[in-house]
Amino acid sequence: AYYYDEPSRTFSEYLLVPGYSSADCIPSNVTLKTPVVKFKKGENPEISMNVPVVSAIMQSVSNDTMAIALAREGGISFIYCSQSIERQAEMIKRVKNYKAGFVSSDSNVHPDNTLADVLALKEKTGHSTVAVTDDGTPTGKFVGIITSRDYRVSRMDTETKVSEFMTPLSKIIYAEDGITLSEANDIIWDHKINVLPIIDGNQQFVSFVFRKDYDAHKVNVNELLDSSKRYIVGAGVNTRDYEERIPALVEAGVDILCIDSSEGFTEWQKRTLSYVRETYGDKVKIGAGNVVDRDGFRFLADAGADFVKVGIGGGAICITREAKGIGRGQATAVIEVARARDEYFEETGVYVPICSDGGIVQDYHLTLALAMGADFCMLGRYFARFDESPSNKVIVNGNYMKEYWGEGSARARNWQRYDSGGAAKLSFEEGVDSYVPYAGRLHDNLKISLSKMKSAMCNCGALTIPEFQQKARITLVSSVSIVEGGAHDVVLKDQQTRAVE
Ligand code: MZP
Repeated sequence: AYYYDEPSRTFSEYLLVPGYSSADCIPSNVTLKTPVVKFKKGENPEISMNVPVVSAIMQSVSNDTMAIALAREGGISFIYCSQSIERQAEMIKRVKNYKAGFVSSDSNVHPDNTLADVLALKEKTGHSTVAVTDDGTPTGKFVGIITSRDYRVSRMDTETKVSEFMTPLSKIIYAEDGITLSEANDIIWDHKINVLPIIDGNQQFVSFVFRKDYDAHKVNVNELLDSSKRYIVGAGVNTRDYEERIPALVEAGVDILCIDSSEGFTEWQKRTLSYVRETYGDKVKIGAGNVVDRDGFRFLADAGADFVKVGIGGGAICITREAKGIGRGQATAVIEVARARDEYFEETGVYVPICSDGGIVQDYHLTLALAMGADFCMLGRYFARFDESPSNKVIVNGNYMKEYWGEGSARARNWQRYDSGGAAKLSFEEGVDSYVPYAGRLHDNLKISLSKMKSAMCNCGALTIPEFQQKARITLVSSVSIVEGGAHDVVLKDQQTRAVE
């Protein structure tokens, strides 16, 4: 056997040592833009992200709702593949067809419908806005509007009638009149209303202008209707049914694929990548993994992967290390694979981004992963805690929790992820079924995590991720100094209060 000289380590064993920060090194000047797919020296990647996080290819994490919420923040979700090809393709289509602020003829409700009906309609259509017509059909008279920005609904009983919470319409405009946004805003202010619906030539409710768009001017409302932004969405695929699944996902409009597997240094991955290259050339983008060392990275880069995912056994719900004794500390894996990526770039002039997958527990782990060379991180537990994840919100011991289960658990039954060519079944579990504390909305939480990241980057004198990777100075910490890093030798007030109670 080969023995490594050093133990493999994980993020909690490291800290960043601050460097010089100039006066313009402030969080608002930091950009977190990062490449997602490979590119040649001097060229730009065809897909990049504005925030360096993607959500995990898991039933309890990435469905279409999560994908829309994360894309809105500048990241990408990889919709899970442990479901039928048709269902996965449907989810992709819903994300691609989703137009923020747009509605279509199938988003109409009757004033007597309930909030539950509205939520079901939004889920079905993926539209952010629902029009209320007097008879619940697109051809009825428009009487109201319900938008995603209407946060009141989260506090309402699902039996509440639409008529009680819709925003009544007092004025509408017609798309073909070709008025500008500033004219629309004049109407909004003249009529003291917050939202102005736009109706198309078929009398259908197609969009709306908000009071807050007041600054926009000289934009023709028709132009506003062509300028709809499509969100970027990813999808997981496996090494078994890829010849059927990939064409269906491509047809549905997927932007990027990723092979979902617990172990990526295999002939199965090479065959899957070859299929994509032979069928689609470089048009279809696909990541591969997971690997934890230089050899695994080079194998997948040579086989044509657009990015390589790193990590075995570090996921919060993962018991692969306990079940099979396979894995490597996540920090060590990222450090070695990042070096391999840089070496590959030097040799070939091709930069293949790497994604650190799993094991992010504290927000600063994200920052460390980037400092160690990851281009972006994939997270499961983190996103499972939010409203937008597909799992149930439950009360456990008086606290709100969300369910979070591994793809290798008996619940997910994703045998393809652990497939090494044997029978089509999960022979033993490599993941658990668990709860994670409910944390609210994705937007609010991600904002805080990213502002911590930007602040740490400024402490190290860096305004971009590549600059950070170059400037970061990282130190190992002793177990005693880890204790020093938390609150210590004080009595925390909330614990004291609980003791008195
Ligand atoms: P985490 O962010 O929850 O720590 O880890 C998420 C990652 O764990 C996923 O992206 C995937 O690579 C991995 N995973 C998913 N299911 C299992 C399992 O059941 C697993 N063992 O290890």
